[in-house]
Amino acid sequence: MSSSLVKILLCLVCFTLFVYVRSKEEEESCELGSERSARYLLYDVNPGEGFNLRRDVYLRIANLVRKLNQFDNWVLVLPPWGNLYHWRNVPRGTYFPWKAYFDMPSLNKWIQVMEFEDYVKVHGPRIRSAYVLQHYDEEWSGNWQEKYDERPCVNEHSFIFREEDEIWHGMKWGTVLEMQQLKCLSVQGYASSLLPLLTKEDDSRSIYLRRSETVLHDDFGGQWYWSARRSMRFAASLLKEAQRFRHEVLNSDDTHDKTQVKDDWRDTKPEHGTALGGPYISVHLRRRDFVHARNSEIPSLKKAAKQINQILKRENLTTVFVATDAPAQEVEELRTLVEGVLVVYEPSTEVLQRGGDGAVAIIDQIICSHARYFTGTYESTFSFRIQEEREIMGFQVETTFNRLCGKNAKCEQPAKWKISY
Ligand SMILES: Nc1nc2c(ncn2[C@@H]2O[C@H](COP(=O)(O)OP(=O)(O)OP(=O)(O)O)[C@@H](O)[C@H]2O)c(=O)[nH]1
Ligand SMILES: *[C@@H]1O[C@H](CO)[C@@H](O)[C@H](O)[C@H]1NC(C)=O
Repeated sequence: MSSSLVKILLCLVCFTLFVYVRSKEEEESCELGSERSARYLLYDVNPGEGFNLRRDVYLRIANLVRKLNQFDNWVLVLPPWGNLYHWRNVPRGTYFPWKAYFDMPSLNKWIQVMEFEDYVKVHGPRIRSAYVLQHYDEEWSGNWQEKYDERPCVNEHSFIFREEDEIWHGMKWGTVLEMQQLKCLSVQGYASSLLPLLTKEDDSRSIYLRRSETVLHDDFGGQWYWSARRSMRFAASLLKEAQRFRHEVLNSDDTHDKTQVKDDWRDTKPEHGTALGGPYISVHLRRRDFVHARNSEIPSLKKAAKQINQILKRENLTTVFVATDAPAQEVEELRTLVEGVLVVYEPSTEVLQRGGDGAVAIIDQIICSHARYFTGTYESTFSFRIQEEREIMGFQVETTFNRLCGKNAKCEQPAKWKISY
């Protein structure tokens, strides 16, 4: 053998060893959730629920995963976004991953998360055990206690058991899921009430909780709630688009508005009164189904305009940004009634393609949350999410927890869910 060939061979051996050692190191350094030890929690929410309640359910389940991590390494598999009742610009069957809306590295700073499509790439559409959560069908006994029991299914579910392979099959998120086991579980309690169930079955590497809105927050408004909520930062592309609009149309930027945030949300605790907001007021005006469903709490356009005009005057401002699901002619009617400049955000086709109605909703929410003063709609989860954004940025609570009044004489203002830990 020539000496140069020996050298080449030696080099090859060295290089292979090097690569091997490197990959070993990497394996150890990402032990948390490494292929070998990870367990996966999948979940979904009642298909009838909207975008912003689904975001709330994420917080409940994220903090369940946080607690599960005391026992094992759990990864939360994120349910794709699609088939939402209110989304008129997204065809049924089109799904968006979480990264279209949220900053994945930021979510991962609270718990380990993974897109459903990535789960399928590695494990296929296979899940070990599925539980359909439901409320108890039994007579209310009067005393509330935390509990869960396996029960016959109260509602119909779309999964079918196929004898030939003894596996449950069902369509979800545009994929045919295969589940080895499926049970219905009556639950009364918090997300963490399910801890015994999930830690007991340690041969189930993947567990799927359907109808997760059935369980309550462990710690609504507490430190864990707010940490999980703060980890839900928006995707950079949406922030950038909102920033462009604020700058070009509303003369608003983070330096002047005092709304700068640290790159890592864990580095600061929000402080009330530090944020000023841009030189405009913002309104979330929920219309459509709310006009009928909450008739006495939703103002007419005339009454809404009257309240907007009062706020503009009080705040010495002339511009109002309106986020709304109203049809265009209602916006035009409102425009004629407002004594000031009414601004709405009109998405480009590019934005709609990238994230559909969800992207527009988030951009509207970002713009609303940066205003000097905000007022929302009675019991709208869309408004609640804006209030939380403002809390996180450190606005004075008086500029945040407000809502428009309807014809009901008694007009209670929203509860002040403050960050107070
Ligand atoms: N872009 C935009 N979309 C809105 C606005 N208001 C409502 N929508 C749309 O309508 C949906 C409202 O449903 P949710 O997000 O669940 O909020 P909600 O107002 O509490 O409504 P419900 O879930 O029906 O109680 C949003 O997800 C949006 O798709 C708005 O101001 N701007
Ligand atoms: C608006 O202007 C008036 C008169 O200049 C002033 O008294 C008031 O404090 C201002 N209000 C706000 C919210 O800045």
